[in-house]
Amino acid sequence: MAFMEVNYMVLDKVNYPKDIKKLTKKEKIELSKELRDMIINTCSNTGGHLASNLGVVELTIALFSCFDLPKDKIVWDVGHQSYVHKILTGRKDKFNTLRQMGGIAGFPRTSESPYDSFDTGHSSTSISAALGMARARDLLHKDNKVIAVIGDGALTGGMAMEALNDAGISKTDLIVILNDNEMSISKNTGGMSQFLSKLRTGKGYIKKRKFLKTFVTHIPIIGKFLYKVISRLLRSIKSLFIKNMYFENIGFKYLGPIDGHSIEDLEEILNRAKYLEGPILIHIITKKGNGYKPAEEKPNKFHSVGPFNIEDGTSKKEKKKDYSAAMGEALVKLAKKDKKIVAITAAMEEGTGLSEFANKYPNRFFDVEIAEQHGLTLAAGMAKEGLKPVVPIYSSFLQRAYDQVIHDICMQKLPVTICVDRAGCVGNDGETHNGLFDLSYLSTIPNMNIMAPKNYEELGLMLEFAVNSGKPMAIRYPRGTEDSYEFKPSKKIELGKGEIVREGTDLTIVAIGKMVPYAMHVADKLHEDNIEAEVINIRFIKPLDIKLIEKSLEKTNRLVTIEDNCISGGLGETIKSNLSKCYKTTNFAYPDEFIKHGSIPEIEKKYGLDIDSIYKKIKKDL
Ligand SMILES: Cc1ncc(C[n+]2csc(CCOP(=O)(O)OP(=O)(O)O)c2C)c(N)n1
Repeated sequence: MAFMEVNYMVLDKVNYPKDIKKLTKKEKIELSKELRDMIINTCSNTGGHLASNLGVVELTIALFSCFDLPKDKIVWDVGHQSYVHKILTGRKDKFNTLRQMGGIAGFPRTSESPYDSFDTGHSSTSISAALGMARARDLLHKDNKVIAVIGDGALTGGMAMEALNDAGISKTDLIVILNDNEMSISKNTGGMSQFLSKLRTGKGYIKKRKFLKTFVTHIPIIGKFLYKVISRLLRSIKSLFIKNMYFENIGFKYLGPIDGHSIEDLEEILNRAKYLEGPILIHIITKKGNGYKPAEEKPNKFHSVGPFNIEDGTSKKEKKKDYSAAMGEALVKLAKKDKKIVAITAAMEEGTGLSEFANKYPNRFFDVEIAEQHGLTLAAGMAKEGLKPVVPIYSSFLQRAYDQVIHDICMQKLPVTICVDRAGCVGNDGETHNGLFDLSYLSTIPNMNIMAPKNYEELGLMLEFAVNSGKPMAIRYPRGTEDSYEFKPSKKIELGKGEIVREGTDLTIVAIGKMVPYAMHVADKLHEDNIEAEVINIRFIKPLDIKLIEKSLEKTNRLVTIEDNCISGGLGETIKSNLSKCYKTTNFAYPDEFIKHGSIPEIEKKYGLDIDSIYKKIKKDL
């Protein structure tokens, strides 16, 4: 990889946090430049969460200078900003394997390094985990520090609020660093973000401090002392102006706002916080994408980016229409005709394909920030009063709102359409982001209806069916683009009805969603061996069209199921438990384990879920 050939003046001699402590101020500044260079180089090849990492370079250096890792614990919220942490904790030489199969993960992993104190990937968990560690430390009479680093986006998540509420009265020593860049993936919204912007009055304050620093510190002899006195005074005056200071009122000592790109200022405040007792919140102001122009200009594009050209930030791969975009397009069409359709997102407007909807129908679009639970109960309330809410949400993040689906939507049979995006294997983001459980966990819920389309056309039909069904509906679809298999136009969607997409006599393949075209390719290959497979696009896992499957099995006597869900409670097991007779069966599904990062084709091959492996296994079994 490109960066391996680069010689770095400072970074070459830094491998672990202890090496940072030996650096001079100037060297630390040079280190921050070199780290940016390495991260930009690597992400340009591997893709990754570039902008967020560029925002925490100085913070990570300052933290490692002031604390003793791994004795002291840092919990990175979401963990997408942990690249600097990884490079500086013994993983510099493996950094070019970031997010690649067998390489280092894009998120903190305790299995990867003792410096990673807690696994993250889903938002807003850091304060809870850190408070747990702090309480454990107290009860076990240890003396380490615990620090949670949370972004202003992640702070909008309910869990973060619950944890602040608990930590505030805990009297436990805990440092929460609020990394405020005014951005979630898109611009941060909501009341908390408005409150933070008041604190950022802030900006003027930081500028004043900067001016003061350059001006006063240059006064001979007394300059540095004077600066300290005045800046302390400024800080206390500021807190007089900020009325009803939320963090202080709930029991935190608030320090800030601090320029999050000044290593010196950060070290000063961290060294102060280290000796204060009780819960402390340090508010730092950073710039997402700092130090790389294209990312500074388009921080949302560079939040999570694929391989790109460093010179201008343009993508190396052409962006094709994917399932999220197909859903967004279909929804806009439906919303034009039906004013009752509203869309809700939990901070994933672009990721879930809702940008056009948001632009066209701003009054019917609600970004609730990283609040999946609230988003779904909000949808339930809207549905109760006659609207038709559509909630696109990533499968893995939907896990968090399981009770809301049960308690607020399905118990009352409310017509909410949940578009379960990124269902199945997601590839490089790894185990926290795979959507391998939704078929299982959703199909246990009474009144829930669950379908999955084989291509974009069917997704459009399913969406139309769902919003007009008057029932709780989930439509799950994968990350990426539709398969190239050319199907005949889809038949009308009927509740709980599958369709035969290929007739055959030797075996019955029942597939769902993305795996239907896979089944067709497999059937084509089997045909060349004179084996005729009947392929059923089951469409719904709930209600399940067991009659259609049984009718086909009467003819073929042999069953194969293919799904991109885990085996437990998925399509294969559901069919098996509904069949009135036993048949020789092969189930293709993900095993009962957390599937690590890698590209989707690599992972499918590893688990025998690519077309070739499925074909070979069926042939062998026959
Ligand atoms: C429960 C959950 N919902 C959504 C996401 C997707 N997500 C990843 S990072 C992010 C925004 C985080 O913003 P912030 O905490 O401010 O960090 P920044 O990237 O701005 O530094 C979102 C919405 C997630 N990881 N977890």
